[in-house]
Amino acid sequence: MRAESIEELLAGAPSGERRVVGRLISIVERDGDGAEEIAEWAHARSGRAHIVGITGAPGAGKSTLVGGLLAVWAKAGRRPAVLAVDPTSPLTGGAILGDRVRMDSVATGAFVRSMATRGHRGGLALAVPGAVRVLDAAGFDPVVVETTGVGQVEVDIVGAADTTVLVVAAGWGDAVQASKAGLLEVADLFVVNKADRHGAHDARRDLDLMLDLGRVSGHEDRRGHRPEIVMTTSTTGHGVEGVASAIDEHRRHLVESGERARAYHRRIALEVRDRAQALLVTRVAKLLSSEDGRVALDAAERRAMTPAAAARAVAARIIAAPDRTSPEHDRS
Ligand SMILES: Nc1nc2c(ncn2[C@@H]2O[C@H](COP(=O)(O)OP(=O)(O)OP(=O)(O)O)[C@@H](O)[C@H]2O)c(=O)[nH]1
Ligand SMILES: [Mg+2]
Repeated sequence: MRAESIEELLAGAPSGERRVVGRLISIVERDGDGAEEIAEWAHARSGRAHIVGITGAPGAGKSTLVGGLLAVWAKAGRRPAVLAVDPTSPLTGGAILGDRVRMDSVATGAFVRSMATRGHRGGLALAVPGAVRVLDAAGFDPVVVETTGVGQVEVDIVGAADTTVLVVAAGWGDAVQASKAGLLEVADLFVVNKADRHGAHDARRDLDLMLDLGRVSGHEDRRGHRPEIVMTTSTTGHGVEGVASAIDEHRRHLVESGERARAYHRRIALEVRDRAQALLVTRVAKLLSSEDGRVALDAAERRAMTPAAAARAVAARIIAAPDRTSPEHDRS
């Protein structure tokens, strides 16, 4: 890490130089030396970028769509960045898809990076907001987060974006799956991709119906905004400009209605909660392997204490003790 100091990296970041920005994100991801300083720098400068979450079933065409969007934005003189979360699809291995977006990024000057779901201290839920903030602070806008809409963590991550785009592929019954995963509620914009295939109009009608049903039963989408549905054939680029305009349109709606501030509020609340929980989880694990923890465990084993009472004793130790076991203090 002695090649460049944190100060030098931070000084270079506003130019959006990919290598510098990539280094900063790596340090934040690893929570290594300097991570706190970078996080402070980024947080103070963030808030300008429009954060776009793109999700949908494996193979729906998210990466192809993102590649098309990069081209549209580059033409408009914008400087987009993409975080592709867990591109290692069990079906495809991910490498090919990652490469596709990377090729698009070279052509468009965008910053593209993939993040694996494993190996992050504190998990993906913490790694993604940290990386998004670095990109925002470095002047990238929009910042896209692509995830496969399969797990709750992924849904939470894209749901925390300013604009959440759900991609469904024509003819796969994707709309019904997405509905089950709770994705209809968090989406601000729907894309029916693979419109060149049979069933595209059925997919659109299914979505329309489900949105109507949601409205009838009182589940207006979370932002009081009827989501638009855009048809695309991402492989040819057909309809992709429509997606870009719908994203801009939603951004305007957010700003004008005051929802952008509320989305920010929600994001911060979610992140502080997740980080606080992660800190406590770490401290519980440490305490349980310490002498005090062993005493409590032993008492519960001997039936001198109920497990509940042992847990209360452990929690009380954590509350009473100075916080010397948090990641901030043992990073070394
Ligand atoms: N016919 C057709 N094929 C498409 C279209 N868009 C994408 N594809 C193809 O669908 C496959 C999957 O596309 P991706 O963009 O990698 O899908 P993804 O949603 O990013 O997939 P994961 O990241 O694995 O979840 C590729 O073979 C694409 O070429 C489209 O509009 N029409
Ligand atoms: Mg993909």
